Amino acid sequence: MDIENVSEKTQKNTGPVERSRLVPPWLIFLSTAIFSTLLALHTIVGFHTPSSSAAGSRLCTRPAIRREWRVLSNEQQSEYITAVQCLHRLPAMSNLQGAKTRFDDFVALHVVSTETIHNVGHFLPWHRRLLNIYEISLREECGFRGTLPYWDWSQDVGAGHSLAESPVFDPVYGFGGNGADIPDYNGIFGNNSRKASVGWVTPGAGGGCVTDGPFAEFMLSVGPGFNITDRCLTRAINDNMQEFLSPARVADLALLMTFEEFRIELEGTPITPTLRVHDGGHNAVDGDMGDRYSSPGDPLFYLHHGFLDKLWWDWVEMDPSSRLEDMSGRSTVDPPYVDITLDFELNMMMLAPTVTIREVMDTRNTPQCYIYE
Ligand SMILES: [Cu+2]
Repeated sequence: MDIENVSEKTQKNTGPVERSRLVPPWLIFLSTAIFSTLLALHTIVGFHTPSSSAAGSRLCTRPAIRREWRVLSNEQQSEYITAVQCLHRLPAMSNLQGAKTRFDDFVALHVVSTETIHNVGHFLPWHRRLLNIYEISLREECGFRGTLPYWDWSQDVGAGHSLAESPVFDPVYGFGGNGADIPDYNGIFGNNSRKASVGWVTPGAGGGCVTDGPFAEFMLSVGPGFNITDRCLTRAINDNMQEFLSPARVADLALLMTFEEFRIELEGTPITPTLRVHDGGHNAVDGDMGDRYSSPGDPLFYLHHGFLDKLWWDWVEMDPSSRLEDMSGRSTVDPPYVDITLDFELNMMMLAPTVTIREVMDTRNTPQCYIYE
């Protein structure tokens, strides 16, 4: 409907002087009524169109490329780690409980959101948004010039070495290695941070403070679980998790045909009976990474979730015309829940503006603006 042409014709054909002489009053009334109705419709349609087609997000001309940790140069690896340390020196900007540093802000956001962002349809979109705002903070607040790297643990499993030998655990150009060994370590701190459903997991050695690398002196304030405790970063690298992180597991995910199957197979317990790549990866590093709430306290969280985001991206890339719109799952773990759609809003509290799932579906769009390699 071309409103502008209608109004133009109306003005041309019925000038004020001529109109009163040539056109009967009932026709003036009728045409005025029709015009007002069209104008109102135009306003309504104009108001609704942008929000129903991803308001504010547009295609980037040159999306950045996110890469796997081991293909980065040592210089790029150091630059990333330096930026994370910078975020950890800056004061918190949120008023979330326990957050002292900018790094803590993101841990605290995850803690308070945990019950509403896991085992639900928006699990992957919410974490995509979290990674993106963390990446933006590294760039804008710490001068980072690269992109968020990811950790493809299936390469380590495929290589047949212990996970501890992965380049991500390098003491110089990685995130440091395992935690100090605590005999009879049985999961993180024995508090509310562990679900009984993963109680069968046999822990690896370690469990204490990370002793080498750039995060050996790293102090955490938020966690474990809902606790607010000043403490060191802990790990208990667990090779028993390798079976969940194999190249075959990654290949199996790619065969799934619907987002519903894909998201469940990727996320794992307690929806699935045993672990999958998401919870398998968390438990493979364990210590803080094994904490359902405060796992972003380990900077490796962002590399693990970066790979999960890539797996979703790869899956969408296989059939973008339908999969860029494929979204499903429940909004909450317990009833009453609604079905998640593209209009569902991803709440980052005071850390970043709320966006809809639609706005994060295509990573080539702003505010994401990245692809994977
Ligand atoms: Cu999470």
